[in-house]
Amino acid sequence: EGVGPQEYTGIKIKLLSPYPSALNSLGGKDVYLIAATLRPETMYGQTNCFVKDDIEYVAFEAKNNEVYITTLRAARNMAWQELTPEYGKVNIIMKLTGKDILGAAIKAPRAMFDKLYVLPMMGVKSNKGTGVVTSVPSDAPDDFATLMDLKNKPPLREKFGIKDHMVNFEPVPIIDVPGFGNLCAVTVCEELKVNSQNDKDKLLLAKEKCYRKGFDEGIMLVGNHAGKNVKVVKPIIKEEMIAAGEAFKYQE
Ligand code: A2H
Repeated sequence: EGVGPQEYTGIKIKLLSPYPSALNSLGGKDVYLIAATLRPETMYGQTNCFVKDDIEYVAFEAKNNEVYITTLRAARNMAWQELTPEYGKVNIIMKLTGKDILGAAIKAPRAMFDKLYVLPMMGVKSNKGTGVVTSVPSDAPDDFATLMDLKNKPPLREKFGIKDHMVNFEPVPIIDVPGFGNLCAVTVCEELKVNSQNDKDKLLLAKEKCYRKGFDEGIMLVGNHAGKNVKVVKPIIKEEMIAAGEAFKYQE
């Protein structure tokens, strides 16, 4: 972890109705799960969103009558970043846990699929970002390993009430990484024989191999900046998403 503040892109992932029963009281409101990412240019490759079942989240008032779901910690940070109606203040509408939204249907900006689902990931940290992680299995080894766990292990799906169709998504080729092809995380996880999201050491190595090279040498294959360097288009895509109301800057 670095010393200075980290600037994430907060991705607005829309909760689709009907909302999960625990969120019934939010019916009629525009509700967004906010995922914190350092790689906004990868949003074309989203296949799902991750939360952790036992993390506590809050649904709170955001601007324009919207409702955001994040950890309370992140909500408080957002209040100091002019992301709530009243500066410095978090108006909590309800408290929930990750379990309450597992299996919920969502629409994620720039994703190739119209409807995705909220799935469980054990490695989501409550003290980083928003506690919501958007999943890009093509380019993030943790995301790929976790999605594969859910695909390959019916008891794991059952434990969390995840239906088969909710994991029926394949990694999307969005970035070409020289030497690693167009599904960097898949290539590296297979090379290193990563077997599950719990393969911590192998995943650490996989991430080292993937991230730097993907960012420094990757070429976009999709979107309005296809053909250009990831490094160059990342800040541009970030600003475009913000201008389109799909995202915002979030620091901590
Ligand atoms: B990144 P840093 Cl394609 N718990 O987004 C665990 N992981 C979290 C998290 C949390 N509470 N909040 C965010 N993250 C993940 C995309 C991505 C990311 C790609 C490639 C690399 C990458 C798709 N997942 O991150 O510790 C999110 O995953 C490389 C580090 O603050 C977020 O960006 O540096 C990243 O970790 C933030 O990690």
